[in-house]
Amino acid sequence: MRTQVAIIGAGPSGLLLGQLLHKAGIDNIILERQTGDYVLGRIRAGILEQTTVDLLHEAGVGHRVDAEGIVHHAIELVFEGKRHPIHVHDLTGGKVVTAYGQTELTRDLMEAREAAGLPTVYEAANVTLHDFDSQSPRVRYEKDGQTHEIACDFIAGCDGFHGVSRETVKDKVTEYEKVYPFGWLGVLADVPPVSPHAIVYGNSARGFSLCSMRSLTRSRYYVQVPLDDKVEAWSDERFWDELRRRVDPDLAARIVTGPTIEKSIAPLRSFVAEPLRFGRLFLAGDAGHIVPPTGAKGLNLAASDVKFLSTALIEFYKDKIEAGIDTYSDRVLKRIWKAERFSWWMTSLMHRFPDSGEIGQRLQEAELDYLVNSVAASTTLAENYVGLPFDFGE
Ligand code: RFL
Ligand code: PHB
Repeated sequence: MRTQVAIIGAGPSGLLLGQLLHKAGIDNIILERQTGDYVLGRIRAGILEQTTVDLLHEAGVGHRVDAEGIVHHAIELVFEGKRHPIHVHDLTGGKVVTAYGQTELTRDLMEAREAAGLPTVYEAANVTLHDFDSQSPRVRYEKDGQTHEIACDFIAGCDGFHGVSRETVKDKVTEYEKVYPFGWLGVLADVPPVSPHAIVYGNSARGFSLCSMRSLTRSRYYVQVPLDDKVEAWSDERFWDELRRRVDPDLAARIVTGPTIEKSIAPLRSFVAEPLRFGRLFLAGDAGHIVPPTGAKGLNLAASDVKFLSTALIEFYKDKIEAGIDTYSDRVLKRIWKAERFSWWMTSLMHRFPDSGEIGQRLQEAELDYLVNSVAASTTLAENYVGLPFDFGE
């Protein structure tokens, strides 16, 4: 088998890259370890920057996010029992974010791929990457007990944090990592969101909370929990009680509860691998970096990596220009580090840390108070939350 670009992973990065390359007439094959249903069953991101929505349009799959995404002009911060709006739209000259689940975005891309008849191998086992230092890389995998080989021009490692691509080059990578001393317990429930017009981020003495949504009838909520906490210890009743205690009384009284349809605990981590290009192998999305979810940046960063990578590959095939390929790693890393900084800062601001002490607590309170009362500070939060422009600082 031969293709131009072999893509490892059918998460948002791999599917979006595949679609953008296809639109430009570049063949690609996606190899995915799991089944399509498994990929769609992972409940993850919910908030898209405008640049991500624009990319979905470029990929030809923007119609559903336009019809069903919920546009937000503001976010709210809750602390000391009070809610404070940050009007991100007004503070950024009109930029907004859109609530649209990663599951839906993935489904849109999978359907477009299938409709175009593009090859995706699900349940591809033992994927291995070869000869990406040469002009003729190869990828091998097993399916139904048989070994297959794909010859290609480039390999895109879009296989997430636990994938094989970064693992393959681990001797050539410098890794920067911070693991936070807590996780997020998240639930999904078919109840109307308590705050349909703004995501609410809460800091309370009992820990962080987040009120988000997937639609006007499906809500997504999170609370900070200790790292060793177990999902089984959280009945639905306990979750709803805890959430109510972490927001202001008005919001607490309005939360509509119901049976949860998903409940899981995610650890929080900041992680960057450098570099992100190794000859003809590129890492994109969670394969190269992880942010804690507090700033809603993970999926958006994956999309911006893919924008840079697809542009570079299209220039290579159409105009024989290699500059985009040569500068891919440096350019995406500049953007990645800024999103890492923002996500770390917002995580530090909104969570209770077990070892920050009384002074850490008072400093956090002062920062929150400053943030909501200073236009300069609110603007800094807003411009990062809606996403820095692709060419920021260039
Ligand atoms: P993914 O989604 O992990 O997909 C990688 C795919 O590669 C496959 N794979 C392999 N395939 C073949 N061979 C192998 N050896 C393979 N190993 C792995 C996997 O099965 C998988 O299908 O990475 P990708 O595409 O880079 O996408 C990244 C995003 O999924 C991630 O950044 C976001 O979900 C992060 N995130 C959020 N991002 C936002 O922008 N906004 C948010 O509001 C937001 N909220 C979140 C989040 C992540 C969360 N969790 C659970 C980590 C909330 C949470 C709770
Ligand atoms: C979500 O809706 O899942 C979500 C929203 C905002 C975040 C993280 C996750 O910062």
